[in-house]
Amino acid sequence: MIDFETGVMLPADGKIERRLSQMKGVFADEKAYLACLEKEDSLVYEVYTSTPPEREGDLIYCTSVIYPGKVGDEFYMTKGHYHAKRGTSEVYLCVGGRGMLVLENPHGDSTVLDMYPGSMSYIPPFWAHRTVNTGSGPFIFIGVYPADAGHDYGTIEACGMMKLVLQRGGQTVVLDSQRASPKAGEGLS
Ligand code: S6P
Ligand code: ZN
Repeated sequence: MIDFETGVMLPADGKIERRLSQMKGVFADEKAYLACLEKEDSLVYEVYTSTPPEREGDLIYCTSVIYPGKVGDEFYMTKGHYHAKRGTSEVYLCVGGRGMLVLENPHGDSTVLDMYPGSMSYIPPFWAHRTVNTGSGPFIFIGVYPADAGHDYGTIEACGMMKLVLQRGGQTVVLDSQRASPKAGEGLS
């Protein structure tokens, strides 16, 4: 059962909590990050997940709940990752709130998709992905992906993603980050 109001999945085999303190280096404005953290180690997002055996042919399904908030003018978001097994894809179905899906690949292509209740988003193989809460309430979506996909966080941790999603003058804006394109060979495997 998934509660569409809260994103809570019952039963869930696992629950991951990501607080600000676990997201060092993720937000572009390091000074704003440290100031937020000093105030409170806020909960940024949670993931409720099923954990079947990590074998080819099985699927993992999970719900992610990103809470509303900002670090400086950058919205709360997930860390972002490539799947360790690069040729695996994923689908997201949004059930609550408003957000954006930031996608990029090692060839330097990047795109941003709107997510809203009822929207289904496809993450093709070989694309890194991050979700951003651009709304005022919890942003909730269901994800389904191959159980043997695994996660590579290191590639995105090393230099961030190419697009930033910010609030400027009350508007949501998408800007190119300082990092114009991936370093040679990065993210390729
Ligand atoms: C897993 C899937 C999601 C994310 C979750 C948190 O492949 O894409 O369940 O794990 O939204 O994001 P992240 O980047 O911290 O794993
Ligand atoms: Zn994923």
